Amino acid sequence: MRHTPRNVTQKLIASHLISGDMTPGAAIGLKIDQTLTQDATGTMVMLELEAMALDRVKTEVSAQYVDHNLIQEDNKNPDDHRFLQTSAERLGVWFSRPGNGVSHPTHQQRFGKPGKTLLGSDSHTPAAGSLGMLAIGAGGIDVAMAMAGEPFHTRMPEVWGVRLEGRLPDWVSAKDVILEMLRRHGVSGGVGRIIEYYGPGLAHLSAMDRHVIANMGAELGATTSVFPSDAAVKAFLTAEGRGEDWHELLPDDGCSYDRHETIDLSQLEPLIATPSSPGNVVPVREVAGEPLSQAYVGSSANPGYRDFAIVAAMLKDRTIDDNVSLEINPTSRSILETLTRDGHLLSLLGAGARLHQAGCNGCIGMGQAPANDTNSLRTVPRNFPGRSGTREDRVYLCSPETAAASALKGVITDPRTLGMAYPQVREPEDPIINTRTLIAPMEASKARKVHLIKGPNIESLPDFEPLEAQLDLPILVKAGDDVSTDEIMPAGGEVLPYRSNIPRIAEFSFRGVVDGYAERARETGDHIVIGGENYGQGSSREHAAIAPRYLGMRVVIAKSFARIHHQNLVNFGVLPLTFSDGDDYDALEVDTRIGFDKLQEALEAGGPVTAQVDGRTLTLEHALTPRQVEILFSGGLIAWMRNQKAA
Ligand code: MIC
Repeated sequence: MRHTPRNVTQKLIASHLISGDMTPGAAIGLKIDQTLTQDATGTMVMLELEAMALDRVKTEVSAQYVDHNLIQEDNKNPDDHRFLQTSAERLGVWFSRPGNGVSHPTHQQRFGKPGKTLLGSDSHTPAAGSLGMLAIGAGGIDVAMAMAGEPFHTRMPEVWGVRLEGRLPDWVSAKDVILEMLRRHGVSGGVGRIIEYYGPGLAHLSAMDRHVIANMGAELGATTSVFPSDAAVKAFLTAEGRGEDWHELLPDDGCSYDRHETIDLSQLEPLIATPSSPGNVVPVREVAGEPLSQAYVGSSANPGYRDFAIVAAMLKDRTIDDNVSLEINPTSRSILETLTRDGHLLSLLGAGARLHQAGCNGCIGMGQAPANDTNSLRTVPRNFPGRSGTREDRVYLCSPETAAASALKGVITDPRTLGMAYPQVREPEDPIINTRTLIAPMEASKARKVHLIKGPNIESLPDFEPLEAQLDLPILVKAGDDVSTDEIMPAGGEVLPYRSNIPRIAEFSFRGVVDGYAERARETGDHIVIGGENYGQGSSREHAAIAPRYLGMRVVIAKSFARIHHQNLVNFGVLPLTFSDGDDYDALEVDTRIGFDKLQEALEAGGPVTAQVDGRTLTLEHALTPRQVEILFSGGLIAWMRNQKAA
């Protein structure tokens, strides 16, 4: 029998489909082969697994990375590192020690495998799509479930085929390709979609170039991005000493996509996202001449050897501007060692760059905050307000070429105007592979004897009551469009150390939206939050759902939701609803009360939900699956799991 030709995404989904069918919008369950957790979200995952009493992970590979909370100002972060290490030992999980590297490039180097699924408690997990994987970011508890062998539940996305043609000109690199997608489609253009890249232009993009593009597909709100597994993937895995893990995975001839797009790479120019959204993209030449105080190179959005080596080649025997601090943040120990071997580190240091340890660092505001009232140019994926650690920050997102040119000149500079020959830099064929700080899973009988070491800042997960069918609650917060989880639950050096302590981190909830939320929530009790379009975009941090829930948030009504945050709300028993008529948003104010009756029946029926506001009826919609409705009325996913087991 002849099969209908399939694209790569359909092949990946079909080979992992446990429930549902591949019609866009249908509820599906996917088998998960690998998981990735990082420290800032991983402590919750390990606490959740403790609450579920998991004995040993059921996946092919589960890896725990320590890459976010690296600054050890007091005991909190190092205590979390020890908790994570003992949890990894206990559960049979790989443990990547602090300083070994950022999860995404490290996972690609050590575990990435064409044809596999990966679920990660980090919204940039899709980076592994660069190797022909189906890699999805999710809230910690969804990842915990996958580690326990449960399928991942989501809705079948549309597949958006992006045909790449031509070849990038000098001074234009992979970052400019994804910035072009963001220029065209903005921060919610990918919601409900998987972006699949194909076409002749791929021949000139290495696996790490593809990582850059797939990583920042998260900024479009896409479920993930997928590349085929071809010669570039083979070359990457072979160089990493894992040639045997490669197999070809290409779209079938004649396959189709739900949506189409073409990018002629040869027509692209250096682009930059201006403050404070990855969607504010303009050509660099339009903002050239603006002064900067900081240029920042690194992060999972530009993690490859090439991304540092090109900066080094541009800076060799030159000096950075006196008013610019150039921050070099290597993304993995192996890449740092290879850059050292090849002399690039000397060029960077010689030019005046500051070298930091391998990790996420300033990308999530863990150090390297920029000076007030100054511009910071970064190769990182996000520039949401205040994310850098400086409240009134002005962060731009750009390629390593643009960051280096600007560091040399002291003003934002289109690298094409430097008058320099474009350095020819390639990914090395013989990178240094150092796995000494990547600890293999402990053997099961030994693992069972491991005791978890919990520092005094680590608090168990709070229990939440089920949603009630009748509610009458006031609105406590009214947020605008595109509010990110960075604004709902900030990152940064002050807040991140409380990621394993919900009561404490809850104090910072909604800090980027309103002042005094925690205090008012404690006075008010249960309440409602109103949001605009694309509510909860950005990071997968489930703290942005758990912490306000802890303070009484029971319902969020928005114009639309970002995928991961919508799911995180449900997982912790918060009801997400959308307006049938967007104009109703304008009529609702803080302190207005909204009443719901027979909520369970209405949600189970699947149609609109009506509510009472000041004697009139408000019509709302929901996109919940029957399983999600059950989760809400069980008090969240953990309680639902327990009930399932008991039944
Ligand atoms: C981010 O870019 O915001 C992060 C760091 O990758 C986060 C993780 C976190 O909040 O811990 C993410 O996207 O999930």
